[in-house]
Amino acid sequence: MTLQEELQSLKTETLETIETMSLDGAKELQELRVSVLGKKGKLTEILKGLKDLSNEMRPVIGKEANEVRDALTKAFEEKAVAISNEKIAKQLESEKIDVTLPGKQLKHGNRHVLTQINEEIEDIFLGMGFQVVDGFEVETDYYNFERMNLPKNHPARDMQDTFYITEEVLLRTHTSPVQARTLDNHDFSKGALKMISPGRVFRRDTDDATHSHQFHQIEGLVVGENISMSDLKGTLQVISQKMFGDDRKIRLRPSYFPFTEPSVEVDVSCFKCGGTGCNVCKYTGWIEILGAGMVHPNVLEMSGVDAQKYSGFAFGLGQERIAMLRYGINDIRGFYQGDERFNEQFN
Ligand code: FA5
Repeated sequence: MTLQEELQSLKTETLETIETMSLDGAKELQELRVSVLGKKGKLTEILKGLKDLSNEMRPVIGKEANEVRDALTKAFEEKAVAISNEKIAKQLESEKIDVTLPGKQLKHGNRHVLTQINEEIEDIFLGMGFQVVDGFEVETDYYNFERMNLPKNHPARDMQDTFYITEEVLLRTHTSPVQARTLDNHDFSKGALKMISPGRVFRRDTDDATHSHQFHQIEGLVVGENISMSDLKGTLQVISQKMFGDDRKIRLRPSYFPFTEPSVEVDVSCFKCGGTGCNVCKYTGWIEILGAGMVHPNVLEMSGVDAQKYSGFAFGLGQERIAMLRYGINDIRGFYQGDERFNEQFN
């Protein structure tokens, strides 16, 4: 074969191979290119024969060799573009997005039932001109007990054992220390103090269906001139009716708290049977909802409030208890387990 024939046959064969090469053959195309046009490729090999040609033939064949190189380079480039386009087309095909398809339904959360109860109670009291005050979950023994008229070694401390950080710092057992803290800062020349304070409290109680070692209370406190037991009763009547229905009546029973005198337990007439007796009220017609009383003069005096001039009432209710009664929840532990099936019932 002459040099010219070799060149032409290399061109034809290579173009044919490129032509028939599949569109996912990027690697094969590159290999072919190296084997034909590379430094040690077939074209270079053929061109080694140029030196044996006559002076007239050398430029003619040299020119033809250049044309073959250009034609092949062009064919390789075009094929590379075609392969790349094919790859993009396939990718687009597989990643095609149908914007008309419905989106994935996201699950909506809802506020926890205790948060809902809390907000509802806050709204009722805000409507009656109360302020909402925050307290400290980590409290001092001084505010949690002593300022609540429970000096060291007072026997009533036994009912509220708790988790101690140090001997003098503890996790509060009730929201009542907020009474002393707000009384300390209230300026009575500007009017009566009316506040509620919701929050988490802790006790060394054994967890069961109705008790938890941490739970939530809402403290209420009103102190001013001429505040009497009937103000307490009227306020509690409003909250009972708003929470449990307009027909609800309340009943005060004598009780004991070191920080109130007199002290009462407050019952609401059963919202299920209306007072005739049923399993919710344990056939008494009444359900206990909170503890309350007239603020003990010692509590006022310890905050520097003149107990001769000012008097007040206070109450403390368990938020879980209100929610359990309202919704017929029979195990307090449901509030804290984060089980969606429990939570979404209060959506
Ligand atoms: C008190 O904590 C008083 N500080 C309430 C008070 C405030 C009285 C102001 C007078 C004036 P008591 O220990 O009864 O009181 O708790 C109040 C409410 O918290 C109870 O009625 C109950 O609903 C709830 N409670 C008490 N212990 C637990 C517990 N371990 N788990 C869940 N709820 C509880």
